[in-house]
Amino acid sequence: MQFSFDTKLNFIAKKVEAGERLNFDEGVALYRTDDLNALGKLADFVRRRKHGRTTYFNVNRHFNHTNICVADCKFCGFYKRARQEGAYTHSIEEGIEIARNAVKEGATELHIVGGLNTKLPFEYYTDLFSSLKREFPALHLKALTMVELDFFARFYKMSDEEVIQKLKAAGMDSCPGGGAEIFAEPTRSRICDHKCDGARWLELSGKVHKAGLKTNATMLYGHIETTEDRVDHFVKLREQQDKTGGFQCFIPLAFYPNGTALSSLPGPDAIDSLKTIAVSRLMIDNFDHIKAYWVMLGKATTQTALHFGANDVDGTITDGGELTHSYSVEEGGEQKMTRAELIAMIENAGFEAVERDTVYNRVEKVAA
Ligand code: V47
Repeated sequence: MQFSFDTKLNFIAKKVEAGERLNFDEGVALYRTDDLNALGKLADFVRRRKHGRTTYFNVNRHFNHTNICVADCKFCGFYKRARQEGAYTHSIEEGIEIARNAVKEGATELHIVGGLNTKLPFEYYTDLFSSLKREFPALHLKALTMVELDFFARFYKMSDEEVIQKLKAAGMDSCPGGGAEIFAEPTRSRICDHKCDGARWLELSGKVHKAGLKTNATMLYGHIETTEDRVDHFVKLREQQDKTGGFQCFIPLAFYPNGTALSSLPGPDAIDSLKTIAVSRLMIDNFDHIKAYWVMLGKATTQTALHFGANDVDGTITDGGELTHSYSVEEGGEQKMTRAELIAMIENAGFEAVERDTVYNRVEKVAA
């Protein structure tokens, strides 16, 4: 039976069915196809082979300890300079209060990221993590991107291993996937030239994996990058995963231009987002989980994305951090869904909702 009117897709479908790895050109061909339906079906085939109808979510909260940052990324609407109006740094006590409310509401994870702030000593982070662990030993601290770890090693003059070991000893349990943006040059330098490059981001991920911690990976798409840049990003992640195996989840992040230095760009549309979910599922064959991040995609596109290869929607976020607020597509910067709303979103799309912890163990709870 003819699978698609696109002959290239028919050839790729046979490889996918046989479990064979796709190459760079095939990734580009997947992006270039006009047969969105067939692309979705192919990604859904792989998703169902790995996960059936299971769709994961978690109960989490974001904590952005500081928005003061020296990186000047063109796509970011969150950061401030130290003396700029609206610049802030939360105290450790404030962090504990936020975590206390999160735990009360059933959160299993605190997602902690912030700006590259030259005013903070390294001990701020170790004190923050150890204080949080003392108060809430069961709360998983998914903290700090590879960009922050790179900044710490350079700014506080420590080896990568020392930075990772000290933070791990203080309570860092895993790392989120931010800061990957787009690895390919010259694109990366044009949107963020004051932070680590793609090779360094990948190298640090490998070092964190070797220290026994899991990490995630993201890709910021829908700004000035090319299709080839995106496929290059997938291939580089796949290569790193082959080496160190510590990536859990890939999260494509749809660029939200409002309030950024790139505000004249339109950002990606839903079709581009669905294609990106599907192509990532097909290209990054050694990542178990592909996340449709509902805060950025909106609820309707997230539900459709579950049919295009995604098997995770992220979490309740629950009044999330200021960073999430800066790019939320939901009305009024809405970034909160209750556990029951998340479950309904997943089930109404035809999938089985499973609450997970950060490292994908099932969490058994009576529905709220
Ligand atoms: O690194 C910044 C992106 C990232 C914008 O690991 C923007 O589970 C769109 O990494 N439009 C931080 N994106 C968020 C992140 C993340 C989120 C959810 C879950 C996980 C995970 C990780 O947000 C940054 C950057 O790539 N970002 N500004 C913007 N205007």
